[in-house]
Amino acid sequence: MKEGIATVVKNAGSHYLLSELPLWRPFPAVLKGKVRLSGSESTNPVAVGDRVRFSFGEEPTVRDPARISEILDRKNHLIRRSANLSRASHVIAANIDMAYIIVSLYFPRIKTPLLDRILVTCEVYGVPATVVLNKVDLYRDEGAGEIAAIRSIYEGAGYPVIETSTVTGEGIDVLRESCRGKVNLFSGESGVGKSSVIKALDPSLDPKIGKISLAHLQGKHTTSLYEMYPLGGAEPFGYVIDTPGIRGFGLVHLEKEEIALYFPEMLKASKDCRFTPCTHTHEPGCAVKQALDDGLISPERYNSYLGMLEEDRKFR
Ligand SMILES: Nc1nc2c(ncn2[C@@H]2O[C@H](COP(=O)(O)OP(=O)(O)OP(=O)(O)O)[C@@H](O)[C@H]2O)c(=O)[nH]1
Ligand SMILES: [Mg+2]
Ligand SMILES: [Zn+2]
Repeated sequence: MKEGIATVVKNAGSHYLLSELPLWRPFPAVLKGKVRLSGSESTNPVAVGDRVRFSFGEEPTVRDPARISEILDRKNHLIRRSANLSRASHVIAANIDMAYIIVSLYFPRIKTPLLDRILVTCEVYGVPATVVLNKVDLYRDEGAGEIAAIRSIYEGAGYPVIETSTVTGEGIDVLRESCRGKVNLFSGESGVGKSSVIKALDPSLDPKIGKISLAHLQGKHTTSLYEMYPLGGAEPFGYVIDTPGIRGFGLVHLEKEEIALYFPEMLKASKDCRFTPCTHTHEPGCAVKQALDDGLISPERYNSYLGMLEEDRKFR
């Protein structure tokens, strides 16, 4: 009987693939009885990126898989709420070193409120985030001003911004360096180029990446499939997790007073607000509104904040 600790690299509902990272040698595994992560209400206790304790008799095979007996503590995780309005949530990935939120100026057009909502989610769950502005080949000239504006908004809020094109290859080296030594999760609206970017990072990767998202978009699959891929073969220099779109990439239990805590630039400014709590809307002596007036907080980000406050009110 061999025992060890490995990382979940694929979650196919009832069975899993594990690999003893940093090596890439996936082997099949199943849960041994009821494995619960303490304090979790998730419908899916084991997620891609989880570090688990496993045991097996002979060499693990599909017929005779290894058994997962324990999920080790997570440093972070991201969840997705179920499509129906139930409270159930689904952990989509755990132990993420960097989340790349991919956007493009056109096809599809960037939606900053959506981007900000995803960034808030990352902050809530303690996942570092980088904004990737893809398809820059399409708008190098006429979009130059807007590219600069987006860069300034998000760098100003404390997020790295990387411009990429999978057509010209620009920015791909920068992104590859950023991915080095990390478990990297790719998220963003359908069509922004998540799968294309992953392929650009390592052209040898399995082209079925795109199919996962398509299946999800058609809404046929209730059990989504999440998978980690190695960058650079059997001895990878990093890992990527492709996600099927961002639908239901949800926030849970965020109180009105909490929202600003997850806008890093607002959190920083709010230390000097006269009142606590402060909603940063009408209160006198609000340091956030002052920072907005001084151009230290961008109007776009502030508007996203107001939108989230408003939405919170609707659900009360
Ligand atoms: N011009 C241009 N087109 C791109 C670029 N990256 C991706 N595309 C195109 O954008 C389309 C969508 O790319 P995908 O990689 O499938 O996008 P995705 O984000 O994985 O989309 P889903 O899987 O549906 O969530 C494809 O037609 C790509 O060829 C780019 O840098 N420049
Ligand atoms: Mg895709
Ligand atoms: Zn305030």
